[in-house]
Amino acid sequence: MATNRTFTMIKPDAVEAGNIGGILRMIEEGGFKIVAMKYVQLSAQIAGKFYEVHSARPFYGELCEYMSSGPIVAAILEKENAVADFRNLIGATNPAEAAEGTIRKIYAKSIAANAVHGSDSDENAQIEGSFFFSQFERF
Ligand code: IDP
Ligand code: MG
Repeated sequence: MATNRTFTMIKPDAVEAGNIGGILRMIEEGGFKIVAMKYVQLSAQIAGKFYEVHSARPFYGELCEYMSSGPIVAAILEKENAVADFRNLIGATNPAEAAEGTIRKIYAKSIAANAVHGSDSDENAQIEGSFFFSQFERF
């Protein structure tokens, strides 16, 4: 994956609340092109693998349970400066601290159920995108 790409998930709380459309609209209006997308439900084990970097954090168990509690939408997004621009579009991890107009400010319910994931580096964007999309899919 090139460095003009990032990886996102619309998390279970946002899918359950019927906010896929609203969030995808904000992503597209933010100038991101969706180059791969799928709707899936993770097992707790797969969620645990995705979030392995957080396995020492106190909220890891809660995070894996939550991320497997319902379906999610996973997608690869393309834009110049994608990783940093997408972090700006989604806002701070804790919606109480997220800037006005950000996806998390508008849609997140709590620091755990915070509507969307966004990669934090080009390297992780590549790793996370590959976790969900295989080299045999066209993107
Ligand atoms: P990020 O998603 O903004 O990059 P990270 O620190 O990477 O935030 O945390 C990953 C995910 O873990 C968050 O998006 C959120 O769902 C969850 N999380 C982070 N901090 C907490 C917490 O203090 N309590 C519960 N869940 C948390
Ligand atoms: Mg993170």
